[in-house]
Amino acid sequence: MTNNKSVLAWIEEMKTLLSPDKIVWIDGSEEQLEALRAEACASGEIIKLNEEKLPGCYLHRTAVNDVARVEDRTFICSSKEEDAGPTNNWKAPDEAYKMLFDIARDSYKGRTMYIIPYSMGPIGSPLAQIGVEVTDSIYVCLNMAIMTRVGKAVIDQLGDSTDWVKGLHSRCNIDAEKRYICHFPEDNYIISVNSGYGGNVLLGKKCFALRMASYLGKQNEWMAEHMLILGIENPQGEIKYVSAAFPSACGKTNLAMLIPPEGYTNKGYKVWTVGDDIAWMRKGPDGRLWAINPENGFFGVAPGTNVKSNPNALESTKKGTIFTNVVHNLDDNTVWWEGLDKNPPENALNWKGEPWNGKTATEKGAHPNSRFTSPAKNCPCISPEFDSIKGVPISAIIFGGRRAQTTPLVYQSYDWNNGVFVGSIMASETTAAAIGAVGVVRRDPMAMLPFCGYNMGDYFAHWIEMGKLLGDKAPKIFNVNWFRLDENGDFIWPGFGDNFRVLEWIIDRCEDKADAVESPIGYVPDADDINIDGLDISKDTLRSILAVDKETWKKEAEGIKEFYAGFGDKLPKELADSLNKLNDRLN
Ligand code: GTP
Ligand code: SPV
Ligand code: MN
Repeated sequence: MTNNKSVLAWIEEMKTLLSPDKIVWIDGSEEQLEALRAEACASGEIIKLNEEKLPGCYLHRTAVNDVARVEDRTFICSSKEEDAGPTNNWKAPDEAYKMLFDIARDSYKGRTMYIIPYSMGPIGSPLAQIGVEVTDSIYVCLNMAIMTRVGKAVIDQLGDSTDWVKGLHSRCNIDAEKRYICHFPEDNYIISVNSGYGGNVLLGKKCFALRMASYLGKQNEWMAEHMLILGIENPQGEIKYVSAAFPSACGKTNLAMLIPPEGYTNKGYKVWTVGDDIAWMRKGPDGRLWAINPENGFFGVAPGTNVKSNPNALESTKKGTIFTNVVHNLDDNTVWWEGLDKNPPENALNWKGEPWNGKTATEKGAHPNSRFTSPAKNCPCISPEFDSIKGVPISAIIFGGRRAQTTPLVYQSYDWNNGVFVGSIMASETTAAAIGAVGVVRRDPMAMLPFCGYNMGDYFAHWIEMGKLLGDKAPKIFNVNWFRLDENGDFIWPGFGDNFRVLEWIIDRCEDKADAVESPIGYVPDADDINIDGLDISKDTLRSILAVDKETWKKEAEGIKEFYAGFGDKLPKELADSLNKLNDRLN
């Protein structure tokens, strides 16, 4: 497959360590993938679904103790603890390597070692990066073949370069007590043991494209962010691109694929999806910030996806898709999840594979973090720029979280540095995307808390530096919150496609075409500045979710101060200044 000495030497090491029975290089060919699917069907690892209704689609169930990312078992193994910073778990590299190699030793006995060369980003893009993952899981191979560009073309692109990221994955015994997801940013090395769940084992995704890449970006003036990328086309055919960072299960896939309300589509507005989870961004030759989506597919949250909330995502799952931990409808060999429709199957298996009747069940059938893995090409609104090697220019960066109170529907930062402040103070209710309590508000700066590969104080400083580098060509920075609740616990803002109304204000602000009022936290639209034509929401209600309550924000500012204290002298002065100014405006 390759003559690359650095790759071959590492594969030899892996062979000696893991003792596989057999070795298979993933070449990216359809014949090989089809043979792997057949093998995994025969062993029960995946189940072939109804070929008429869901061509090329499969169902997989993970172990019941292995259904989400494990943040408390995720480590940044930098040589100095300080370089992991106060928000990451840290292990000393020597100790971590020893522990992980001891766990993984001989774990491929009786199994096959699959070697997956993959590219994050279009092959040959100056923004793309290459990795090689070894795994003992066909499920991982099949998912990586959807989520990334894999195979011969990638290894040919690498040539004899040593610039690639090593990824060792071993399922071992799926022992939760010995599950570790470890990153060695200084060695370009990722090791994941005892898991078979997406974010823990598709090493190109969170491990490489965010944790490793954020570290690489810091050194080379680029940014790796937990952001969707979308293009907004106006009736004149002009397209403006924005990127948006929301924490896991807080609406990136939904926003990335939204269909504008009828009044807008009739006029000719349209949204194009470039990415739904990760953005790599670099200053382009014209001085603007350009972004690519390093992924090649969507690993999306299934529950809540339906023909009304996200028809484009649903359509993307209709062929060539792997479903993980959803309901298996035995009547027609299809899948179902909560929020798909009001017609749950009666003759079905739940995500654990137990008999389940949707009409009488008291427990959910699909796991709240059940997922679909779909090729990006399936998406009806995939951007024509999806494969562009230079990416797309970003006009606005949007931060957002899940906040029942406090944060208004939308506001704009005063300037770049204040925008970095806005991103750094993000807080959101936790979701099922990671193991742990759900619904607890926690600080999640730039939606990167679980994904920053180095000291978050240095990461803030990198954002400040990027602002200096971009100067007056820097994107404008905004914050949104679709999740304000009323006294009955219902969402006040309709969300989904109607979020386009907020995007319109954002784009208009970038072009100096929309008004705003100054508030202590930034520029907020007046209720007249957001178009609510055709919506079942009153001006007063809109006003209530645009309001910035000083007393609430004074408490918020105290929380920020406490959070910032954790960064010690790593906290950039610009952010401390922003907090002081916020306090001045509040008092
Ligand atoms: P990850 O893949 O984990 O990074 O998640 P994500 O950020 O892509 O989140 P996704 O778009 O999959 O949405 C997660 C959940 O939020 C789903 O249950 C959606 O139905 C819900 N959601 C998304 N957008 C909105 C919105 O505008 N309003 C409300 N109320 N819910 C939303
Ligand atoms: C997330 O949790 O943000 C995801 C899913 O996108 S995972 O790949 O598991 O990280
Ligand atoms: Mn995500």
